[in-house]
Amino acid sequence: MTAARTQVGIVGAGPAGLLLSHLLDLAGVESVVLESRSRDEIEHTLRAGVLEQGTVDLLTSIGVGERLAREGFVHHGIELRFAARGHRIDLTELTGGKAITVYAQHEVIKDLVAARLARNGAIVFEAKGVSVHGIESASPTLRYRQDDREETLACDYVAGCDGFHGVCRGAMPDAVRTEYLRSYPFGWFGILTEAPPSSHELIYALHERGFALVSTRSPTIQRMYFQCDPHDRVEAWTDDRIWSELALRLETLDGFRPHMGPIIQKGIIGMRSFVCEPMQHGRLFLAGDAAHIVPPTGAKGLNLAVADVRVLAAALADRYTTGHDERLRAYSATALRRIWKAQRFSWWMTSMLHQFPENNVYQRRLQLAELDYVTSSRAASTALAENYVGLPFE
Ligand code: FAS
Ligand code: PHB
Repeated sequence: MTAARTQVGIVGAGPAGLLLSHLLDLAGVESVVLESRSRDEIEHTLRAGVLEQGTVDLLTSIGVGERLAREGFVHHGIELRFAARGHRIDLTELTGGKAITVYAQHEVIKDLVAARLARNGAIVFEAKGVSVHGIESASPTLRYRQDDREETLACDYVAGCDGFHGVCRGAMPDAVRTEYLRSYPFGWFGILTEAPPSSHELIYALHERGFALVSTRSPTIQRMYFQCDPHDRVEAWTDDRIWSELALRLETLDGFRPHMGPIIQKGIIGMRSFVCEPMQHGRLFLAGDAAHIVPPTGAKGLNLAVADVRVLAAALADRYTTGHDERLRAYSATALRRIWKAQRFSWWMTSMLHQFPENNVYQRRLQLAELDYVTSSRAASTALAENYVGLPFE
């Protein structure tokens, strides 16, 4: 067994873990990232697609925004489509100049890994069987196996950035954790297709058959989703059946049809809203999906992870540079204020834009009234826009 030491041990090299490591490095704080998968795997895992204005500004300010500026697609509006009509929400006009950028999460991962390695950042890939010890002591440790060698990493603090299915949240005693959960009776069937864009902005559609979303990845690769049974099987959906369903759900009075092409990736994403409180215990701090999950309808997941580590990095830097730990002790409360507002928005967008099997005709009619109000009231569309582009950082 070999033992090493660092200031902050970070579990997980997703957006939360990698960005935290970079922000700490810029503040002169040492860290080591332990990632269970290979570099190739994490750089090719398909996930989120929308970056809030604040996320783009932060990545740019720390020197990780150059390819994002070149290859990302800045969008100034989105379309809400219902009753076979589209209604544009002018994000930029309603928020005094903000926008979103469509840039795949795995591209952000590639940029962050490159930035870490360029600064000799320590990322241990394929670190297996990570376990967390001594978080109630002043010297927690992380144990893991690499190449069949048992390793130990001693640290001052542990950042649990290992996602919803990681091990860090479970390292907090059950007695101190409160978990809030809402599951949804549907999932999203996601596809990647080789085709030109079907629209110049994202389309969020509610049809009587269910939700559909038109997004993009590049001029030749498009990302689309439609609401499905969470227990459905990918094999049950041929390309023809997928295109037929998307065409139905996206239909408009003027005959809209999505540009079709070979489908090169298919997958089903489960839907849940989840928060673990508090997000810290002893020397362990949770960030990102390790602490919370949102349904992707509001495009918040990745952006919340960024907001968490922005707060955590500043609090840890404060601790090391001034010796004061007030911000560190307040991390969970500070992060949770923004998290719960994003939980609300993601739940609201999901409730407004999906068919719920248990809804009666009155509730379905109420959904259409909600959409009619949001798209016809400046106050209501401003509320949607300011949440969608991202609320100001705390
Ligand atoms: P992540 O899950 O991204 O990263 C955790 C990292 O920790 C992973 O690299 C994992 O390999 C590693 N890890 C896990 N357990 C470990 C262990 N025991 N030891 C060491 N390493 C470990 N959000 C959106 O906004 N829009 C979307 O369309 C969208 N689609 C999604 C689709 C899927 C299938 C999933 C699962 C999530 C999706 N999300 C979406 C949410 C997603 O983008 C997350 O919010 C985002 O990845 C959160 O980043 P992290 O907190 O870093 O967690
Ligand atoms: C995506 O492009 O993957 C995407 C866009 C918007 C969402 C969710 C996912 O709300």
